[in-house]
Amino acid sequence: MKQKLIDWPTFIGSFLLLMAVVLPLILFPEAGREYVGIANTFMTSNFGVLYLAMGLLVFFFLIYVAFSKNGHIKLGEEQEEPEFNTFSWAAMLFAAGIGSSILYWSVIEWVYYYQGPPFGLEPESTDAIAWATAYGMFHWGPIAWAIYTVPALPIAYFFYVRKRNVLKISEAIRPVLGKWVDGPVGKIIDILFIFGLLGGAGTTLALGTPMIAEGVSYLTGIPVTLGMQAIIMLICTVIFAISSASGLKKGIKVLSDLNIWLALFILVVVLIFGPTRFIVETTFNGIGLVLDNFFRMATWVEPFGNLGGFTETGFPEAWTVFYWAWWLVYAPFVGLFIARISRGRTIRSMIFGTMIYGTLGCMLFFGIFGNYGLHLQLSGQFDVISFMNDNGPAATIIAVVAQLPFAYLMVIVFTVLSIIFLATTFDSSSYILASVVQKSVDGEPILWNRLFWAFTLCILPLSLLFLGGLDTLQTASIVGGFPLIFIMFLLAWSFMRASNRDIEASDDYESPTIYLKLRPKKKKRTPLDALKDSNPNRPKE
Ligand code: NM2
Repeated sequence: MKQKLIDWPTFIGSFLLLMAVVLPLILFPEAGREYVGIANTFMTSNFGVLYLAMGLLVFFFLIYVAFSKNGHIKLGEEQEEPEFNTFSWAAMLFAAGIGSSILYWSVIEWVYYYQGPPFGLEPESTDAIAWATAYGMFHWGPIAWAIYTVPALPIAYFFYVRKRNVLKISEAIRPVLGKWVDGPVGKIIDILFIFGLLGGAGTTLALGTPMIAEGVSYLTGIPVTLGMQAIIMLICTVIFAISSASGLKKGIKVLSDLNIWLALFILVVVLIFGPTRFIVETTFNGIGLVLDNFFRMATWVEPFGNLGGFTETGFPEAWTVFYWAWWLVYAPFVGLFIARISRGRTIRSMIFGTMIYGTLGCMLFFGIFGNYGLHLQLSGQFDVISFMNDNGPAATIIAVVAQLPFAYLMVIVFTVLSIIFLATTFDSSSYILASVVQKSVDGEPILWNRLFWAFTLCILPLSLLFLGGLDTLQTASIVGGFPLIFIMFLLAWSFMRASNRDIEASDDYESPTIYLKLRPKKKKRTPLDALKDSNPNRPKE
C-alpha cells in the first residue's frame, strides 16, 4: 500500500536518466571522457556569461527582496519565535550546504590560483599570491550563498505562510506554471533537479574520497588504490545511509552538531598553532581585495580570448562558471533544507542569515586553512607546490595538515571531519531526494526510498572514480545544472507572484512594520464603495 506514495514517473525517470549517463561512461570510458569534454567546452565557453549573469542577478534580487515589503513576511504565525536559535540554525545550514569539498578546496585552492592566476597575471608572481588569497573567498562568498537562497524563498513561503506541504521544486513553481506542473513539465523539472544534484554530489564524493583515503593511508600505512577508495566510498555511504534512515531529528541533527564543533575545534587549533598573525592579516587583506573587485570578479569572462595579444587562460570557465554551476545543482536541495529550518523567521532574516553566516563560515575555512598552507610555502617550511605537482591534490592536503603540531591527531580529526562533512550533506540530500519522488510525505519519506537514494548517490561518483579526471567530474555538474538556471528564474518569479498577490489581498498592505500579517481582507470592495470614496462629502471614518 505504501508503494502508492511513490511518484513513479519521477522516480523511474530520474533513475533512467542517471543510468543513461553513467552506463556509457562505465562501458566506454575513453569515448565518455571525450564527449564529456566536448560538452564541457561547449557549455562553459558558450554559456559562461549566462552563469555569471545569473549569479549577479540572484544576488541583487535577494537584496531587493530583503528590503522590500516581501522581506517583512514572517514564516509562520505572528507571535511565533524562530524554531531554532540562530547558532543552531546557522550550524545546520552550513552542515547541509557545505560538504567535504570545503576541506579539500580551502587547503589547496590557492595553489591553483598561484600557478594559474586570473586577469592574465604572471604565474607565481606576487600579484598571483595576493589573488590566490582572495579568489577562494569569492567563489564561496555572497553570490554563491545567494544561489543557495533563491529556491528557499518560494518553498519556505508555501510551507509556512500558505501552509502547503510542498516538497517538490515543481510545486514551488505552481504560481507561474499553473496546471502545467501536474503534467510532464512538472515531472521534467523534478527529474532535472534530481539529475543535477546527483551530478553535483558526484563531484563532491569524487573529490572527497581520495582525500579521505589519503588520510586513512597516512594513519594506517595502507596504500591508496582504486579498490581501497571504493571501499572507503562504500563505508561513507553506509554512514550517511544510516544517518538518513534514522531521520531528520536524530541522525541528521546529531551529525550536524558534531560537524560544527569539530570544525570549530580544528580551525581554532590551526589559527593558534599556525602563523596567527599572518593568517589574520592575509585574510583581512583578501577580504579587501574581494570587496574592491567584487564586480570585476563577478563579470570576468575573458572576452578577448586570444585576440589582440591576449592569451586565453580558461580561468573563468574552469573556476567561476564551474563553481556557480556546482552551487546551482545543490541549490534546490539546500533551499528545501533552509526552508525547513527557518520557521518563525522573516524572509529577510532568512536571506541575510544565509548569505552572511554562509559567507563567514567559508571565509573562516579559506582564511585559516588556505593561508596556513600559503605560509608553509612562502616561509619555505614545506614546499606545498612541488609536493602537489608530484603527488596530486589529495595527498598534498593531508601532507599540509600533517605539518601541524600533533600531526597524527590532527590528521585523525581532519579525516573524521571530512567523513562527517560528507555525511551531513549526503544524509540530507538522500532524505530530500526520497521526498521529491514521493507524492506526499507523511512524517518522513519511506525508509527503503531513503536508502535507495543514499546508495544511488554513490553510483555516479564510483563510476567517475574509475574514469578519473577532474574535468569529467566538473562537467557532470555543469551539464546537469544547466536547465536549473531557468528554473531559478521561475522560482524567483513564483515567489514574487505569490507573495505580491497575498500582500495585495491582505489588510496590512500599507503598513508593514516589523513583519507583514498576511490576513485576507475582511470584505470585498464593491463599486458602491468606490462611489463613496469619490464623494467628497462622505463622513470621515
Ligand atoms: N559547493 C558548496 O562538497 C560540498 O562541499 C558540497 C559544494 C556547492 C561548492 C557543496
